[in-house]
Amino acid sequence: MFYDHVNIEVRSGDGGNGAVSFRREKYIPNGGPDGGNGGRGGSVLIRADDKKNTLLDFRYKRKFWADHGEGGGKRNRNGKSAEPVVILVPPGTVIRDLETDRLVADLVSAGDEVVVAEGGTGGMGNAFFKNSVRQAPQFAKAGRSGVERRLSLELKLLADVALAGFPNAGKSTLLSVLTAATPKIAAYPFTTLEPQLGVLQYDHQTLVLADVPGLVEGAAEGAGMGIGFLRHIERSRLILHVIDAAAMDGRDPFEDYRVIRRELASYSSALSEREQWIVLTKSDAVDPSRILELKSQFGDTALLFVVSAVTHDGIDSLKQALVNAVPQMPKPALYDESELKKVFRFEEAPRYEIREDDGHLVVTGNWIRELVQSTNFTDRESLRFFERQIRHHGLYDELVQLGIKEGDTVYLAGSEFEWVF
Ligand SMILES: Nc1nc2c(ncn2[C@@H]2O[C@H](COP(=O)(O)OP(=O)(O)OP(=O)(O)O)[C@@H](O)[C@H]2O)c(=O)[nH]1
Ligand SMILES: [Mg+2]
Repeated sequence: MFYDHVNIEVRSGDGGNGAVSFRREKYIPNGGPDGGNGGRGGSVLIRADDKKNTLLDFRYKRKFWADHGEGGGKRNRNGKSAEPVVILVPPGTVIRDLETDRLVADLVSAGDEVVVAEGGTGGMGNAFFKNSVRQAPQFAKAGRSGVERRLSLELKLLADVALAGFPNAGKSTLLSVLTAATPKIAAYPFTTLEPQLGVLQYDHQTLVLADVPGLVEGAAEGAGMGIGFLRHIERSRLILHVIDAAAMDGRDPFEDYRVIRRELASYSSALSEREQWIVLTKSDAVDPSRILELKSQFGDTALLFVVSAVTHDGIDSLKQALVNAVPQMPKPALYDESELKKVFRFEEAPRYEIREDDGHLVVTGNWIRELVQSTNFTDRESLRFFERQIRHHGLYDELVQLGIKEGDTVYLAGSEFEWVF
């Protein structure tokens, strides 16, 4: 199977906690604070890589967790930062945030990359909090939490021209004579099971062509190979309808063309508005009079070419027309371009959430966890900072409104507290 769509989970590492420590040296009874800072948690990033062609790597591995930063140590030793996790994808991969369905990035060229989960920063050690009035800080800061995201990765091949048509129409054969590609060719339907790219070089120009599996009537409802692979046509500037002029099995080429157009339209209205040309192929296998008949049937529906992949009749004029016209055609927009230009920001998780559990109020969330871990509850100064934060961010008022009273038990980030404000 050609892997072109997958959902993954990423998580960046937490920052390491700052240390509380004091110098202890011989003959120096009260050394100053020397707790080091925590290291940064590992980030997760996604990079487009030329050597990748599919999303097959994600078949079994879909979770990518970066390591946490190391805690700070004594003697001003800073914790080590964790290495980033780099996920490699093929160029043409479109990334969306599954929570909001917003576009995160479109990694078009090899080397393009995006940070999808930023590692938490490390907390400062107590040495950092020393100042002229505070000689011996008994507290340090906890590292910031990492973040977790669910993302969709979708590969949309980067082809200028897409070949569309019924199974067995001769698409792969045409790709093999227009480009240097060597797709599998056979006299039965559904020979091509996965999209294939080929490069057309002609008249000092280069175009990328995509051959996709055959379409059939009802493909939008899942018949044949379905229409999921049409995502690889989405970026194409031109659709070439490859139509079997020989139509051995009693097909009507004009009706074939209409069916394919309908299936393209049911995939997306954008596709049905795309520039489309017609290629009547296998001309070597039919009477010239039949070709004339077909030509008049198609009339001026669209630009029409008659070719044979066997005798190469008409192939050069098709190549010439492609390299003349396609570079002038607009590149279709897969999304609102303004969506991409903005720097993508994931939605911030709320500072805290309050729920009631067994008659007690329970507060959870990264902010409260970091605050609790940063507080030394036996130190007056640290405790005062904790109280100020609780009031400043509205948690105090919210708890009072929910009816908390002196002496009640409240759980903050997993620790039990008695309400004595
Ligand atoms: N006589 C003649 N036969 C051709 C020509 N082009 C393709 N064929 C034959 O038509 C059959 C189908 O060709 P393919 O290129 O595999 O067709 P396809 O559209 O890729 O088919 P699927 O991948 O199954 O959708 C093969 O037996 C080819 O040899 C042509 O120009 N002339
Ligand atoms: Mg084929």
